[in-house]
Amino acid sequence: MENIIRIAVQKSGRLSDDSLSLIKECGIKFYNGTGKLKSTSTNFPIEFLFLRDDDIPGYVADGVADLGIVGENELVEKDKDVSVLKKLGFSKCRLSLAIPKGQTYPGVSYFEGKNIATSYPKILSDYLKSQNINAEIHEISGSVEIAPSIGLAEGICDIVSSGSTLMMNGLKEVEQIFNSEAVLIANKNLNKEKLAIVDKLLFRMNAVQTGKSNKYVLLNAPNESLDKIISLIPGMRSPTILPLAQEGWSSVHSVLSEDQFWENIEELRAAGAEGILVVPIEKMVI
Ligand code: PRT
Ligand code: ZN
Repeated sequence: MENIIRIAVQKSGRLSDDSLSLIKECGIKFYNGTGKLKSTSTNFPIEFLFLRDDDIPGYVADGVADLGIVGENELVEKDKDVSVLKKLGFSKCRLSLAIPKGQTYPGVSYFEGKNIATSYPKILSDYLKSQNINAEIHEISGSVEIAPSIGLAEGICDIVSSGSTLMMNGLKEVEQIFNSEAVLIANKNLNKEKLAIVDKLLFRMNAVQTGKSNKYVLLNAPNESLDKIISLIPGMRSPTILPLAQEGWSSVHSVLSEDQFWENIEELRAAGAEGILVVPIEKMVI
């Protein structure tokens, strides 16, 4: 087991598809047929454990797995000693306090002396402490949203994404207490061999992420406006300029972030750019 790392990913749920896609985009091949709890890559020294997300922080802290992909909400709630290597940008959500729609909300003092149902007692109690609020935390493991309507609690603290579950259950969001996204975590005592493999994996993940946030842009421009256009889309080192078959025109190729593209599009067109193509980048190594 020296020269292979083990990563724990969620078996099935809101983290699994994006976790596995990211690994595949890193060029790592493996088989994950339904019901499989373990799998080994055929072309990278990595083994997969497919687990419930609740167990991932603990397995990584104990060294059963070297790495894991988990939501920050679960990580902070489980309070395990692991390193966070990277934010992964998917499974974004927030942990919020919500109360019945009909109630008026004077501010967080509303919760003083009340019962709050949640699956996140640690994050909630830390928050309440920081706000100097004394409330009763009622821990339940699922279907938290129905707690107020069955008289179990006066408010809830649960994960919100679109907000439609709260709405369907007659609740309104009153405080956002924690923002979360998927993160790559690691055991704190990895040996040199394992760290070298983790570095390789991180290099690939960074290339995939940088590629996603950048676009390859191609456009045609009259030669007299090339200086202006180059200043608008400077690219990695500098843009590629190729002559078009038509005299006096060039094709300009560059790489830039999507935001930068939208910021500069009017000026590019005003400078005479036309036939503008924006193409996704699969991987990018700077
Ligand atoms: O079986 P296992 O224990 O592995 O999975 P799980 O059921 O505990 O978790 P799962 O798959 O539902 O979510 C895994 C992780 O995804 C969470 O820990 C969060 O980090 C993240 N995530 C992102 C979410 C949501 N979005 C989300 N919308 N987790 C849960 N929800 C639920 C929420 O509990 C509520 O019931 O969706 C409902 C709210 O959604 P909206 O869109 O109606 O607001
Ligand atoms: Zn879970």
